Amino acid sequence: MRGRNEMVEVVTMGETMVQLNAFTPGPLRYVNYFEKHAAGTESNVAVGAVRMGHSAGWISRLGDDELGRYVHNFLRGEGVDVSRVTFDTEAATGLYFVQRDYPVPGKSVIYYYRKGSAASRLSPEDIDTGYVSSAKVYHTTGITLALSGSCREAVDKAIEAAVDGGAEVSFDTNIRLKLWSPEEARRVISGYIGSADTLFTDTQDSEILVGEGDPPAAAEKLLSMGPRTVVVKMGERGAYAATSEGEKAMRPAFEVPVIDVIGAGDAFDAAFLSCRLRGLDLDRSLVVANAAGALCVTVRGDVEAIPSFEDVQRFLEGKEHIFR
Ligand code: KDG
Repeated sequence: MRGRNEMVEVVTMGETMVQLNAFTPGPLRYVNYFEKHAAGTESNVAVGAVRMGHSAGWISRLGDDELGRYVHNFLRGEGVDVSRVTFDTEAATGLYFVQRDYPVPGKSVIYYYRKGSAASRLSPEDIDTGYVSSAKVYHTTGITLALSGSCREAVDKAIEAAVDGGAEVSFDTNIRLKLWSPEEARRVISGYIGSADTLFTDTQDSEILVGEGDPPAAAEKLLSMGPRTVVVKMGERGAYAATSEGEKAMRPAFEVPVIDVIGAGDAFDAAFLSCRLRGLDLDRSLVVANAAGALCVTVRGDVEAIPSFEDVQRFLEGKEHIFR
């Protein structure tokens, strides 16, 4: 286990919940079997970073309960540094259910049980500034901003520490309309776009944030707000990226059998960040990130199929071979 004085390359902060993923399709009231997973956008990115060969830590609060122990053990088992995670005796670990293929076949509906959760009580006192400032990348998302005012203050403190230490700030807009209105999401997230070195978004979020769902146009508007790199994820259509230095790249997604799309965006973010840390160019970074996202959707659970860098190479060799 990592000691409190050890630092990591990638630091993330946010809520991880227990995901209960329906084993059979249809309305949840008729589902009798669920698969249990640990899932949360920021810890997914931490797991992805570890798989890609980096050291990564996740800052959060968990309930001092069985579900909290499960999440803690799971992430520690994946090699994520959990030394900055605390157990809150006054609030529970968040939980969510995934209803599958109903009412829209091929789509999942998420039901959250997370109001007042331990992670929603994250506050500036949870931030070890030395830990964040010594990282290479600090990553968080719009979900953490949506959880509470104290979560926002924690994000502010972490971003300040990252900037002071020269760590890159990575931010995924991740708007979840079950957590807040589009208006509030736009108002709050707009204040963070300028702090991001790398901004990840998707076409629905960019529509909400800058009124633009066309990836190149959205990226241009978002770049004008301050980030150095903007990546617009387009799901099954692939991804587009642009930098403030005028670089642009667009890559299609890979076709794979889709079992569960939740977490694909996080696998993508982790792989993209890893590629940039490795010094790969924008175009290759999109290829690798699209491959990571594609592999992630092939199994249930957010992180189980997030690939290592080597598995991405094997996947790409297989794909190139198949299409030749
Ligand atoms: O990106 C996947 C996450 O959205 C999912 O695991 C749940 O973190 C989650 C959230 O807060 O919605």
